[in-house]
Amino acid sequence: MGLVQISYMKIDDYGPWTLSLGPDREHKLQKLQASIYHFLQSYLTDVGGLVFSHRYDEFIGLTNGVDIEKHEALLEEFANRFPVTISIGIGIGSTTYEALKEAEELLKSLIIEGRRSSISSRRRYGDRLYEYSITLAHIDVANSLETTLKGGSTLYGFGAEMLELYSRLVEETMKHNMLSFYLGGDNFLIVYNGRDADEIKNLIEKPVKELGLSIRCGIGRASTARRAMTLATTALDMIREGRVNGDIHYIEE
Ligand SMILES: Nc1nc2c(ncn2[C@@H]2O[C@H](COP(=O)(O)OP(=O)(O)OP(=O)(O)O)[C@@H](O)[C@H]2O)c(=O)[nH]1
Ligand SMILES: [Mg+2]
Repeated sequence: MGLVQISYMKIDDYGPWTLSLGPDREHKLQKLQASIYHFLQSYLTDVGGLVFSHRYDEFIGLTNGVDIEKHEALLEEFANRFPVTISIGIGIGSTTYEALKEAEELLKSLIIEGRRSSISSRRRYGDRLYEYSITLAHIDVANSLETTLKGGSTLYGFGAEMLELYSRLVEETMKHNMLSFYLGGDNFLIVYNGRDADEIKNLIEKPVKELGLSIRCGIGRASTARRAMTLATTALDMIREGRVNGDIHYIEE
């Protein structure tokens, strides 16, 4: 099956720090959160990973093959750049869920122990990439531009529907021990590490139908998250361009 590695990152003591900025702070926090996301995405994609913002003060890195030394260098660079620090729990498991669970437990212990700008990991698989695999499903709603420009819905209303779909996807994927993320526009991502495209199809069918949408889904499986994402998007583009039949396509490295 292959191992999945997840790096759960959380800004240290962010609540109290935000208060220290006074009431004219919201725009400052928005800018800081965007910069932090930009920095983490740049750093982690450079080493084959990928990261998504979760509630803006937590970040979930898909870090197959990114070793502890690279995480340490990330913390150091982070501390030099930003007025806040982050801590990281690195979890490794044979499913996405196991990796996430371990990462969360390690991060929670760091916080409880009062450690800041710290990393916790149980195992050291380093960069033995052949031991890892991750599967990413890139989902896109068909004809959303036409729906919003010519259909009955408003731009804002359609955007709200995308958030509704996201929330339903989170609910369904959590039931199946997978993760999902909102990529923007009408695009979503499901993270797992199986080989079964039908599993994803069954899982997304219900919420998509109930919202009256039709979707396409490109799935990519590879040792690193960045590579799996590239394959997933390639598969999605092949469906959109009519190069393959059906609305779901799977590519493996
Ligand atoms: N994050 C991300 N967003 C995308 C991507 N492609 C498109 N989008 C977003 O999705 C929005 C809608 O674009 P499309 O999906 O091309 O528009 P559409 O009318 O639905 O067209 P089809 O999907 O081809 O039917 C864009 O405005 C972007 O915000 C992608 O690869 N990644
Ligand atoms: Mg679309």
